[in-house]
Amino acid sequence: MRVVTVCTKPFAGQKPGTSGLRKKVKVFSQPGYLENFVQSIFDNLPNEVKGKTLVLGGDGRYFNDTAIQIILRMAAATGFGRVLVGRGGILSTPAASAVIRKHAAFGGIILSASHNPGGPAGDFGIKYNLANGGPANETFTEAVYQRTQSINRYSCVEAPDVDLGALGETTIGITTVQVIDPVADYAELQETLFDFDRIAALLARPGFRMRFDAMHAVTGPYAQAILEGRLGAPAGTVVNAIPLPDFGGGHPDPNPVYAADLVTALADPHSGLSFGAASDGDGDRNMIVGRDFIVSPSDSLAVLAANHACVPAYSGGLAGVARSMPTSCAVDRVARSLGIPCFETPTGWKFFGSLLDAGKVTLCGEESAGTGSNHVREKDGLWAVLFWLNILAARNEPVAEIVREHWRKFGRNVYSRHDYEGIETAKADRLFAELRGKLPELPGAEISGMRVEAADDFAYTDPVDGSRSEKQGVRVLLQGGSRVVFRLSGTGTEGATLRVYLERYVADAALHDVPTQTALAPLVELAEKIANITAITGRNAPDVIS
Ligand code: G16
Repeated sequence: MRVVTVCTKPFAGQKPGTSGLRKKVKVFSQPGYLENFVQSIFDNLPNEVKGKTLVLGGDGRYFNDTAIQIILRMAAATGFGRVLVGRGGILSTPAASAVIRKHAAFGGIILSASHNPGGPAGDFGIKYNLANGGPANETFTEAVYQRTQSINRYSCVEAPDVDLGALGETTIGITTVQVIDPVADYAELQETLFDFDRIAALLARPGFRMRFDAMHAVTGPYAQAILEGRLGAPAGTVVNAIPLPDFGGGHPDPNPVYAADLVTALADPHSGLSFGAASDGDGDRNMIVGRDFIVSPSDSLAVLAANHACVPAYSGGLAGVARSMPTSCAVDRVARSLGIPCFETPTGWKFFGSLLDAGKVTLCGEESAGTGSNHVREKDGLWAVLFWLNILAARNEPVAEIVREHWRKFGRNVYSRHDYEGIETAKADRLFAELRGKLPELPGAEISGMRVEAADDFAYTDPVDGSRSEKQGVRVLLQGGSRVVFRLSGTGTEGATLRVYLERYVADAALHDVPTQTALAPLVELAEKIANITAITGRNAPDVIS
């Protein structure tokens, strides 16, 4: 088969964000655009890649199938020995990580814009994962970006599309393309971690009913195979189970706004539901809902850590835990009580990878609805659901009671995130420039009745490889363990999204039921005073409160 070299022009300013390159489909479908990025990845791989295995799959969103065929032809031109591709081009992000690790692949390409909407007018994304199964580190990402700025050709083989509908092998040039069951390796791995017999017994209890909302995204087939197949939950437990290229017109982000149907169902006493869960576009995020009770992602991480002994894979103890900086400090309290280290990293799963590889942590998580462990190197939505089911099976208490008891023991880190979306980039830049300028004068100041103890621009030195990441978000630490954090999203595709993270520590159990936004009102006032959000952005309320 002939290898063709196509001339192309470099593209400017396409810097990958928190999780790979995410852009509108119409940007990705410009001639040469996807190819430039893929070739820039391949150009940064060492020569030993020849003959090695690449894993390829995505969340099934619009353009997934076109992109897979392009990448297969380019992988063949690069000389990969084998490409493992999920049937139908499907692989959830955690499943891709599991497949890379199990098959000792050289790396993997994952096609997804995660929780962002899909369809012809929606978003698309691509990222490269390393042999450990985790997102490429900062150094690799930067090298790919630099290459995109000077690239002038890409290579592909001339070959017809590969049939991805059936399991089996074909060859393109010297490369074997193996279509694999996207669920099998992942499901097998989960079975080694959790007590499936105990969870199956819980799901068979007459008083227990769960619903898993796959949001017409990638986890549908995974949840059906595991929950309804291996664990025997009744058919129909998984709703919106069929992955659709536009997610059925929905926004596959498992939060109280976009998974409102699930929240409503769990709040309805006549629904008979005791446990609800959802996952996002590519299956790495999760939402956990009890009867009329939503578990915040930060609390979820803390509860999982505190109850690790319920789960066979973790019953021997945790090496340590990690959370991203804006995630609430609830898990820090658990770590202290367990006598294990707790790491605070910048936002982005890649930072957990090196801690996991070095055996420094076992569990990690983020406020953005991601939780995971050392079983893969991505956050894992269905894993978190199985972890909760395993805890419920072992403790035989409702979700809300487990969380409330956790608060009684550790105190409650009341938490919320306020998002201001689609701000003009220049205004966002000005807001941060002024905020950073104020940092030296904040410590010791009394604002909205609270004393500022410290304020900084979060910087992180990786304790394993010593790499340094600067400007990872502005932290304002207040008396009594409260905090306000300001950060710009790294995953949006339009303008800038300002995230304001608000956290207040409440030790007194009598105050644990004060509504979250009421408890955080003084912090909202303080955030406005410090950052001048309204004056600079023209917005007087956030677009999304979660
Ligand atoms: C990605 C990363 C996460 C990170 C999130 C932050 O999530 O994988 O580690 O927490 O972005 O998003 P933002 O920069 O918008 O706050 P995902 O699920 O989009 O891949």
